[in-house]
Amino acid sequence: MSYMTINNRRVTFTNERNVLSVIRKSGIDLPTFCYHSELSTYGACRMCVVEDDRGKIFASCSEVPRDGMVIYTNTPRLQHHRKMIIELLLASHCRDCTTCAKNGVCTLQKLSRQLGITDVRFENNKKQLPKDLSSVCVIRDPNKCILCGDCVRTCDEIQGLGILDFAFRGSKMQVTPAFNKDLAETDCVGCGQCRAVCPTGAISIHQNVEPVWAALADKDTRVVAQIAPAVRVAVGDKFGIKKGENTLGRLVAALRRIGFDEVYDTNFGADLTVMEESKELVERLESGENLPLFTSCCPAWVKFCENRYPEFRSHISTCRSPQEMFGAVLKEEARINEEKERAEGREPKKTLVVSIMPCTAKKAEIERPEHYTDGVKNVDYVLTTTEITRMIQEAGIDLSQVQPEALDMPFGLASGAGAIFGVTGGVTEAVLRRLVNSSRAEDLEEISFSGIRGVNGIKEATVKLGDREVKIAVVNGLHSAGELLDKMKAGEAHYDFVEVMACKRGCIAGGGQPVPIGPRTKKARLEGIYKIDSMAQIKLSNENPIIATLYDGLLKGKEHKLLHNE
Ligand code: HC1
Ligand code: SF4
Repeated sequence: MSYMTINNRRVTFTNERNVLSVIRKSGIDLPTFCYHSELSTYGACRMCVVEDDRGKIFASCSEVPRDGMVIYTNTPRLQHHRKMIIELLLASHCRDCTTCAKNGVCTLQKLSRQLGITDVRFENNKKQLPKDLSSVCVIRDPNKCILCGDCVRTCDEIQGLGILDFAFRGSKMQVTPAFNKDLAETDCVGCGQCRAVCPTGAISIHQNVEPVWAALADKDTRVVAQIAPAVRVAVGDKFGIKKGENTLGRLVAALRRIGFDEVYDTNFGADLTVMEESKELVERLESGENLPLFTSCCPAWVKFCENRYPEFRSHISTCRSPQEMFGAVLKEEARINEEKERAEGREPKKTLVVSIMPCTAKKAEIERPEHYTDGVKNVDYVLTTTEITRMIQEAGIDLSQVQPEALDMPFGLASGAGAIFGVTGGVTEAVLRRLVNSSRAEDLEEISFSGIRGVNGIKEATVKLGDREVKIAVVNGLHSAGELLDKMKAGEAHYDFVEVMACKRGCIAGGGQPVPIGPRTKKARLEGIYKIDSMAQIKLSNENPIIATLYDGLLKGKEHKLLHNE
């Protein structure tokens, strides 16, 4: 074990990646804009500078810790240096903080306050650039960009897409897609991971709050909500609720108070997906066609595959995603009820389905032509966890003070298998549970320990189903997906089933979740999801009694039409 002296205190370290990590471990929250532990070190913002005992100033994120180092983190020179950086950033920043999407969670705003900046001595002469509103998932406002490069490295290193990059030089430097194209003209998959790391309002969520408020106020519209698995362990973040705690009951109560007529669980939709996807896997294993079967519930992954690896398109499951399956079922139920009401001489209300999702790419999924049934959209609006947080706050509701309420029936019952869709490996685990078809603790444990849990980019497992060994890969992060598909193309890897989630660790870290999403937050959300499963009385999707009722009733003869894409 080695040690260094930080502000006259001895601090030990072992294998920390850089001096910044040692400083943070010692309890000092040194500010940064451009440092993220999962990304390469860029060292551009210079906020993490420290001074050594010889007066040398250096960026602590880019320095390897050495035994016996003596450093200071808050000398007058460093204070002056940091304040000057913030002042210069503010000088060229669009300062409409009160109306900015990041108001209250902006790192620039937070550090200005923390460092006591009360005045900006320099004038902003920069020409205001137009916002990019072309994507239905995220909005880019170049006037708020501080050139930290977090989005550039995330899109390149985690997602393997490289949609954003630096362009132009000097004071004209910008982060933009190639040739200054609009995001909608690029291969952007709408995952929102660039938004999740952006420290300012330069990349924000494309909001759909206003039309939902309008629908809630309309007496002739019945507004039905469905809540995705990963929302319940994140929506408490901005209400002082413990990270990772399951706030589903409180969220249901809050949604009713703001006017939603019925509130259901997307975990139920996930149970439906398990039923259909496991059936599809068995069929493909029997026919040997289009193997491996790729999961289809992550729309960013589907788009990535279509854009970059079109030769694998036929491998993607024909199953609609849980939100789309559930949306189609809700609209079909509404259609049947509306017919009845008309036959009885009453004018029925219009039904609107709103999904509460952790994901920005889900906003694009609902617009795709295959997610209409008989010309009707399965899901009308997607609100991210961040948007529903805003609506709850706007209505003056403190989620931490609300008494939890139960979901509505008949679609308010879901299995633990549906819950774990929210984390990487969850879809695979749920499908395997269905196929092994046993809820004995030993069998469930065997599946969970097969290698499909954990946070690695690519996880592999071989599972025995009957007398066949099924080879599985679980991928999280599109960069890893690209690596896997390249190997498959080269004939170096062979699988029967491949799960891909675009976001590292799965939907719990989706691009629409409340920020910041640091390592501890991710861990708490992940544990929160597994806790929901361990507390669930029903572990297997096929043991959900409502699922059986649905197949015998509303779904009879319409399984393909409502639950699959052509
Ligand atoms: Fe997901 Fe899914 S798990 S994709 O991550 O399959 O968004 O939470 O809702 O549809 O169920 C997201 C989460 C979500 C779908 C489900
Ligand atoms: Fe890249 Fe995803 Fe951001 Fe698009 S939304 S620019 S794909 S990180």
